[in-house]
Amino acid sequence: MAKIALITGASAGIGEACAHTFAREGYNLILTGRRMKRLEDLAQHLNNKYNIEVAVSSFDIRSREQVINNLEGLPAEWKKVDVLINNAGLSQGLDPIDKGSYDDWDTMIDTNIKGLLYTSKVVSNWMIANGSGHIINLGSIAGKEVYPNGNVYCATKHAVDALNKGMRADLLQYGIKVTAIHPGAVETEFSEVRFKGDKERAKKIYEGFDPLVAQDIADTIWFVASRPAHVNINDLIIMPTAQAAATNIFRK
Ligand code: 8X3
Repeated sequence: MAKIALITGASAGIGEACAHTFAREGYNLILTGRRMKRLEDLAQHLNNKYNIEVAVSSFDIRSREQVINNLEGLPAEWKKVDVLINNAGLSQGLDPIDKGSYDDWDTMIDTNIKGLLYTSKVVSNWMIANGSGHIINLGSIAGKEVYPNGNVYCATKHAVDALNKGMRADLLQYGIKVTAIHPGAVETEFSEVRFKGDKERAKKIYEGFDPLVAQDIADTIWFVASRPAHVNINDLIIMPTAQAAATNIFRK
């Protein structure tokens, strides 16, 4: 029977690249996100190209009720999830702590921490019942370092780093693997979302060097997901060659 991967935030960027990669490897997929049309188009494309089955579920990961109801509402055969990719996450605003927006803070905390928690609780219970599983958490270099104006975003990704370690400790007894991937600069819609649609400002973030692309992260996630049963990669930091730290990028 084909394995199943559940990918949150699957409608774009790293989540979408993971969907392509796991589909190529023969996985059936559960794709979640807010943009139903994009999820449906992606599902159709992957179904046609790789002859795999795809379930889509559209909800706002910030809502505890929506996460629980939508995931628990999936048919029983879809609950045999082998790999959960906790990809949904975002940054909003890049302001000093005295000027930050309360709404931006709520959005980041509710998505990056609480949404990840809601999803992980539901799916880890399925994995315990199934007797195996692998949770892969998308952290960030912002979960390892704190940079000026990164305050709350960095705090949420530090929380992901801590939760990754916590889940690993708690789920050890069930044979469930837990891994975090911490990327540096990846050119996706990340900066456009951070700068609230300011494409010019977002573009400048990736100028003068070769940033990572979503597929680089998907390849890494596939690598960790395809290790033998006795091997768990706890966490990995992956950077563009031109980046040594969050704020140290060598630009030509
Ligand atoms: C994205 C990387 O350095 O902009 O998580 O925080 S960074």
